[in-house]
Amino acid sequence: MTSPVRTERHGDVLVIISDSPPVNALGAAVRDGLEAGVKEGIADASITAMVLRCDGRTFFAGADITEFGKPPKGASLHEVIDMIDASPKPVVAAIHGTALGGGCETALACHYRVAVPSAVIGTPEVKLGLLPGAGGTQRLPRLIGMRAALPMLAIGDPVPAKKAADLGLIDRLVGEDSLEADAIAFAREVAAKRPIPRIRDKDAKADPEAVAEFRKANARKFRGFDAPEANIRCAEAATELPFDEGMAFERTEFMKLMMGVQSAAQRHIFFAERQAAKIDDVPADTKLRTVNRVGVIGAGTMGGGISMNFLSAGIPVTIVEMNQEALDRGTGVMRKNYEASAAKGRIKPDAPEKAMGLLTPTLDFDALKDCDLIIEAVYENMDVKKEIFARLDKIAKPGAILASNTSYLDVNEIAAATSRPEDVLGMHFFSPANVMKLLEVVRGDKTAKDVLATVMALAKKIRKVAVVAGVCHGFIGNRMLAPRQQEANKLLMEGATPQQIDKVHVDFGMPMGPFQMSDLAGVDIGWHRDPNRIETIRDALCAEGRWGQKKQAGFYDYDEKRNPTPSPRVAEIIEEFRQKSNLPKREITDEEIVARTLYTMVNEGALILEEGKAQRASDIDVVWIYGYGWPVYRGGPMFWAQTEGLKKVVAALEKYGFKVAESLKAAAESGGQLK
Ligand code: TC6
Repeated sequence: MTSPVRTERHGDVLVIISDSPPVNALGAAVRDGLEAGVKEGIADASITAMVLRCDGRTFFAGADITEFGKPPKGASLHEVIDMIDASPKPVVAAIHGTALGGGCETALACHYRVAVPSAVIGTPEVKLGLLPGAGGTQRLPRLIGMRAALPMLAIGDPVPAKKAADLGLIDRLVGEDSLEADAIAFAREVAAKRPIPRIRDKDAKADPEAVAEFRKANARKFRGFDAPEANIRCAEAATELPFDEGMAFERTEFMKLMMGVQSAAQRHIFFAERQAAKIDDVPADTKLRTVNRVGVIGAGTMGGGISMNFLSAGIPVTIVEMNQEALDRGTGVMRKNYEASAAKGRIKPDAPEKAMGLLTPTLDFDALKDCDLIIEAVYENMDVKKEIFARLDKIAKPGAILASNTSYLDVNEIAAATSRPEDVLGMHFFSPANVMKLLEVVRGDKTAKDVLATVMALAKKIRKVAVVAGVCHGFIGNRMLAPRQQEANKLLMEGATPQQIDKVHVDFGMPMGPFQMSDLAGVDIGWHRDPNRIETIRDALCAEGRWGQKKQAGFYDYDEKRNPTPSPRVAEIIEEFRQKSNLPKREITDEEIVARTLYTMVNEGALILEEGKAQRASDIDVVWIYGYGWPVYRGGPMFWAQTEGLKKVVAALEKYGFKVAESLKAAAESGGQLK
């Protein structure tokens, strides 16, 4: 097999080039090739310096994650890095694209780094539940100081080349189109300089104040995760220990993380997210439809949020409302959201004007005839949706994609209101639609493959994580939410309190529990609005105006700052209901809450898979991570069930009287996986 790494001589400079698509991950063949290249440069007396660069779209994007957990092959990354570091001739890293993880560490082992302005450099291992275990935690604090190293290591967001240059991480920014030539010129400039600068020879200054501030500022973000703290400890070790001892410490911490469940979960989600973009029976080279203009029907919270996704990606939007007041209100909210983001520095100061400049607000439904994709975002009512789709059928141009943002309704029935069901599908955005990453793409029975492929590609463009769902009530996410909510309500009647149930969920790692979520979203959502018809605890709350945070009263009482406290009135209401139902009050254990509100979700997930409403178990995990804040370190409900042990899950479901999905039972019995 030919090596993905080749060398080219440019006079006295040897250029070592990796060409390993798609992202030049540092797999065994690349590492072996690098080792051979550096050896060649060292051995050849006519060579005075080396340049290390990559072909294709990026510098090394990291270690090859697919190799993790498998027996080691070829030269280890440590060996390659040590060899570069110890080279008696300077090595210059020439960076473009994304120098990430092991790629960044390889660059740090080089003696100099040059980069094109569009490059980014970083150590995102923490997002995989890991730390940069090839010397990254020891070299970064030595090179750029604790204050700058901590966020790179423990948060993992990469820095753009210009900032990296300001930090001293990059020695020189070079021409966007002349990376190799500029790197060779740079290598000649430094070829004779001695001593060769090695980061390992520098001292890292301790900065306890910076560490304490950093820990405090990010305590919430890091809650439940093991890897951020391990990264911080290693960075501290860099300031306390000689380089080689720091490396040994880093190795121990790395191995602990690597063997743990959290990293396995986070790596699972990395691949699950990418896998979700693939549709089993839709070829990757399917010709896409052109989408130059998007239409959105409804300028409410959802319609506005949906529009913002496209505007931010530079795609013009025509937004239609029924009356001027609603249209003005909707566009006003969008503008305010953009301006707030600009004020916080999240987007460029001119971004709001640019985005809003791409928006055409109108009351004229017929204006949608120019749109290539039209998304309906009105309230959940089948008759209204059917009427809208019948109208769209008359005016939309041939080949336009017609999408509904419904969160529950039957997309086939909606499609049947048109003469072109092959052009219809669901695009279920999650609120706030401009923020939440998940997009459920609902595939109708007749949805054309190129329509699906186009929407999946578009989702990536607007930075969503898209998952394909089949038509069923609530699709993947909301369908699984239903048993959780139902059981949570029953548990209240049997003796649990809202705060006990919520606490179990928050301790588990969810951003909030079912009742906190209900209060935030509005207890009155979907309520029948008849204060005299009181059939459930929720009806009773709604009848008393306890509609949630917006009324400072829901399942909890709230002060002006929306701080919750347990509500004596809610306790009374629950007690009244319990007595009316003749249910004995009993102690509810946390274990029972987990089984009845979380294992039941897993059971529903298994049914979804059996019915073919999700393509694969990992798609369900992606839905819950990106749509509902399921803790990524638990890898999504289906992955988590495996780590719990399917036998345990099935036994608990049976203990509490649930009908267990056949596929779940079978997987538990055979020791297999949910697929
Ligand atoms: C590390 O370095 C640890 C070091 C310590 C050692 C002791 N390995 O994301 P895309 C695949 S940990 C293997 O769609 P983009 C990916 O699965 C690593 N495969 O592209 C996909 O495959 P598919 C630290 C990888 O342009 C294809 O490449 N590094 C790896 O949207 C394209 O990926 C990171 O965490 C990998 N490292 O984004 C960086 N990376 O086509 C991880 C990607 O079969 N990577 N693939 O589905 C990224 O963040 C992004 O891939 C990107 C490119 C920004 C590099």
